[in-house]
Amino acid sequence: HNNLSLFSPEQVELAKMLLDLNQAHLFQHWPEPGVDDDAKRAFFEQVSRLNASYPGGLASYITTARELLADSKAGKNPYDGFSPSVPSGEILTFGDENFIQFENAGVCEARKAAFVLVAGGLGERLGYNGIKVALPLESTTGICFLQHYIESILALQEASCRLGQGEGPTEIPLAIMTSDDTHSRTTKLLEENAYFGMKPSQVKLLKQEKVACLDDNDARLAVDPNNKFKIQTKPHGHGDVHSLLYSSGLLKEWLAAGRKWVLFFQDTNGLLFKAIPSALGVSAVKEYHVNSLAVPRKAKEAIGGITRLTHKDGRSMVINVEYNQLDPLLRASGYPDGDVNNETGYSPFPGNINQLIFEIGPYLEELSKTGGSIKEFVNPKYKDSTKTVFKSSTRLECMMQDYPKTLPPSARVGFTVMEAWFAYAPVKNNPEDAAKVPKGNPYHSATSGEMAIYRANSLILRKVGVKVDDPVQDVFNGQEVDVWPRIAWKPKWGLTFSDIKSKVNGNCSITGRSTIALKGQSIFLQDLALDGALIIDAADGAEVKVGGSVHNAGWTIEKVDFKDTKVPEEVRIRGFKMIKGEQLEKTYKEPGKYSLSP
Ligand code: UGB
Repeated sequence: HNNLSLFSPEQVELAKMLLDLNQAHLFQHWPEPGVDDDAKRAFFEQVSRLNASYPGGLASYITTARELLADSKAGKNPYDGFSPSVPSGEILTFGDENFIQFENAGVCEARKAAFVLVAGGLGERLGYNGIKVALPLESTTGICFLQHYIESILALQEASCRLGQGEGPTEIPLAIMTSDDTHSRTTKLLEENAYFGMKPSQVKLLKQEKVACLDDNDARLAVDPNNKFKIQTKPHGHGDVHSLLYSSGLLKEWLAAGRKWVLFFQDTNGLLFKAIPSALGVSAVKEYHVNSLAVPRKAKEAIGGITRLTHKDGRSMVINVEYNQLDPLLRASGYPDGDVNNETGYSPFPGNINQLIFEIGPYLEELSKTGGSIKEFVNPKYKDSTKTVFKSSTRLECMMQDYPKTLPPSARVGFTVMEAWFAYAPVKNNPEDAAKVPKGNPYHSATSGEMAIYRANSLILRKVGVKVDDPVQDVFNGQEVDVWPRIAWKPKWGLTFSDIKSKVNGNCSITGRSTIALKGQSIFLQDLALDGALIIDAADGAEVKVGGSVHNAGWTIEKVDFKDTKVPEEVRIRGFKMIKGEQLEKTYKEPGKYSLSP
C-alpha cells in the first residue's frame, strides 16, 4: 500500500526480493505514504548493506538459515557419521635443536608473510568496556596488546630482511578485522599512537558487518525491538575474516606482491609471538596449506579440541571441534566418559588457540570458488520441546577455524602443538568467572594473562643460563597464581630463542622480588646480579652492556579488588597494581657503545 515513487528502482527491487523470500511481515506495520518516509528509505539502505555484505546476498543467507534451522529442529548432529580420534601433529619443545631450526626457517620466511588480527569481538566474557587490544599486556611497561603485536611484527620484519637473501617483499602488512563495536576505537588507538611505529600504509582495517537476526524456523527476519524500520542484527563471528580478505582484494594483492603466508591471530594473547617464528617454520618446512597452533588442553577447557574426524564413507579430516561439542561427540562415539584428562593430566585432544597459518596460493584458489563463505551454524534457544518458538531471535554464525572443513582430502592440513607456557595466555574471562574455573585449569583472565608473561620470560631466561628465583604463590581477585620476577622486554630485544641467547652472557641472576624491563634492540646482560628494579631504554644503534650488582628497593605489587570502582577498570580486572618504589632507570637516546655497571 506504499507509494512506490518514494523509492529508487533498486529499493523497489529489494522490496520484491524480500517478498519473494517470505518476508512480508517486515512491511506490515508500515504507516501510509507521507509518514516516516525517511525511516522507510533508511530501512532499504540497511537491507542493501545486509545484501551486499553476505556472499550470495540475503537470499542465500535465508536459504542457508532455513536448512540449518530445520536440521537443528530435527536434532541433526553435525558430526553424524563421523568418529573422532586423536590426530598426530608436530610437537615443539621450546629451545631444543628442532625448535631452533624451525625458528630460523620461520624468521627467513617471515618477510613473505601477512598478518591478520581478528578484533571485531567485544569480549562479553571479559566484561571490559573498552576494546580488548587497548588493554595493557602487562603493567611493568604498560604497553597495550596492539602495540605489542605491531612491535612484534616489525621486529620479525627487521630480522627477516636481515637474514633473507635475494628479492622479496620488505614490509609485512597487517590487516585488522574490526566491527561496528570496535572500529572507531581501533582507528583512534592507531592514529593517536602513530600506528605504534608501523607505516600507516602497512595497516588495513576491514570492518565486518553484523547479520540479520531470525525470528522463527522459516527464517523470518527479526524487526529491531527499538526501531520498527530496522532489521535486528547480531555478530556473525570471526569466520567473516575469509570473505572480507577475499572481497576486499587484499589476498590477491598480497599474492601478487610475492607473499606466501597469511597468519591469523586473536586479540589478547600476549605470548603468541614467542610461538610465531617456529610455527611459521613448521608451515614452510612441512609445506602445510593450513597449520593450526595448538596447546595441551585440560578436559572441558573453553577452547576447541583439534580432532581427527573419520566418516563412515572413508573421508577424514583434522579439524577443530568447538569446546561445547567435543564432550557430546565423544560420548556418542565410544568414549563413555566424554572429554576427560588422561594419565598426562590433559585431554588427549590438543587445544585450538585459533592461531592459523595458511599458504596464500591454495587459500586464494579455494576462496575464488566459495567467495569466502565457510560452514556456518545456528544455535537457537527454543521455548519448549516442540522447537517451534525461540526464546529470543537467533542468527547464523561462523568461525574462522572452520575453513578447512570444505577442503578436498588432497589439502595439506596440519597442526603444531606448543607448550602453553610460551604460546597461549589469553585474556577472556572476567574475575568472577575466572575464580570459578576448576582448580588446575587455566583462568584465562587479565591476572593470569599478565602473570603468564613474567613466567614465560623467567623460564626463557633460565633456559639461556640466567639464575632466576622460584616464584611465590599469591591470590588476586580470587585466583591463585605463581608470581615470578617481573621480567619484560620489547620484541626487538628478544624475538627468538637464539636472539635472546646471544644477549645474555656470564653469570646473571634475578631475585624473586625484582623487576626488569629491556626496551631496546642491543642491550646485553653480562654478569648482572639484579635485586630490585632495572629499566633500560636504548634507541636503535645504542649498544648497552649491563652488568654488576643492581640493588634497590624495587617495585612492589599491591592488591586491588575488582569491585573497587575507584580504580581504573584495566587495573582492577587484574587485581593488582605496581607500586614503583625505587629503580635504576637509564635511557640511551644516541647511537654509540655504552656500559652500565653500577
Ligand atoms: N571476533 C571477531 O573478530 N568477530 C566476531 O564476530 C567474534 C569474535 P572469542 P571464542 O583460542 O581461546 C575461539 O570470543 O570464539 C574475534 C575459538 O572459537 O575470544 O569463544 C575476537 O575479537 C575456540 O576454538 O573466542 O573462541 C577475538 O579476537 C578457541 O580456540 C577472536 O575473534 C578460543 O577462541 C576470538 O573470539 C581460544
